[in-house]
Amino acid sequence: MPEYETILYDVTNAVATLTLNRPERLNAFTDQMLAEIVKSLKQAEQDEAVRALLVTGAGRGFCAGQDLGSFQDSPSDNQLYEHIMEHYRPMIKMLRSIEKPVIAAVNGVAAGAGASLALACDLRIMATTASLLQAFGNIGLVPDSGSTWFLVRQVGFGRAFEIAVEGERIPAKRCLELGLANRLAEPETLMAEARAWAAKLAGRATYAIGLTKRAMNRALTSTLLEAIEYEAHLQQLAAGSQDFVEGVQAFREKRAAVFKGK
Ligand code: LHQ
Repeated sequence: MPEYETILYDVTNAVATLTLNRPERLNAFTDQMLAEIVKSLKQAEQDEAVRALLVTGAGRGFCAGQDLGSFQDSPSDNQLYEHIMEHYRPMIKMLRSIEKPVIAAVNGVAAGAGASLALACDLRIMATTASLLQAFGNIGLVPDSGSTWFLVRQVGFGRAFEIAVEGERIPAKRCLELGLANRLAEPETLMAEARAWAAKLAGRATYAIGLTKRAMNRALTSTLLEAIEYEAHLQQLAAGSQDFVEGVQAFREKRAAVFKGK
């Protein structure tokens, strides 16, 4: 039996690619898919050969959020709460805590918790034809799986609120203007550009990138003086790495550094 049934997992050139693979449902999440995503993220985290991650979707969608077909219309008592805590929270937590750069290659619509997934990645490259959609409000729900948290921080309250309550597709070009996307690519070249970007990041000082992610995660909720102290602490750790030695040596020798990621 294959290791994964609802996603594809591949490691090439130090880049782990997770492809959500239920294209006929626009890669909507099932419990199995959520569990497999978490498992593959752990696999990528533990694999020293992996130094960057790419998350994308098979077919014309990135991810349409919760599979509404496999979900009860009238959930009992705590069912939704438990479902989110048990299935979505671990995925978002992993994406934010994995100390390697994670790029979302948003190939098509990212709706509901699928938008949360894209927003939880460190970087986003979107096909010009793709879009983000806070679909929750369209079915009488509130943004979940971190969408309120990511949106208010990435675009500010007013824009975040508008995006959430209007429930309209935000085209890739607008996502770029808002800073929700870092880059755009033509659909035909999206994956090649995303892979090249990931491979480039994978060749950088991975340990320092991981610490940078840790520091920036912390900076989201700290004061300036706390951030400076935390940076100083992490700098001490970074300076103990082989990559720091190599980086300084390469600078002195006027050559490109060859980082090993540790
Ligand atoms: C789908 C889905 C889908 C199943 C398209 N499920 N089949 C909620 C509840 C509980 C716990 C935890 O968290 C959450 C969080 C959430 O994620 S709530 C939000 C759930 N997602 C949505 O409400 C989005 C629903 N989908 C749409 O609005 C549209 O499909 C979008 C805008 C994503 C794409 O529209 P189109 O490009 O026009 O495609 P389509 O609607 O024709 O969809 C293609 C097929 O995919 C279609 O099936 P069919 O058999 O007719 O070809 C859809 O039924 C299916 N599909 N989303 N979430």
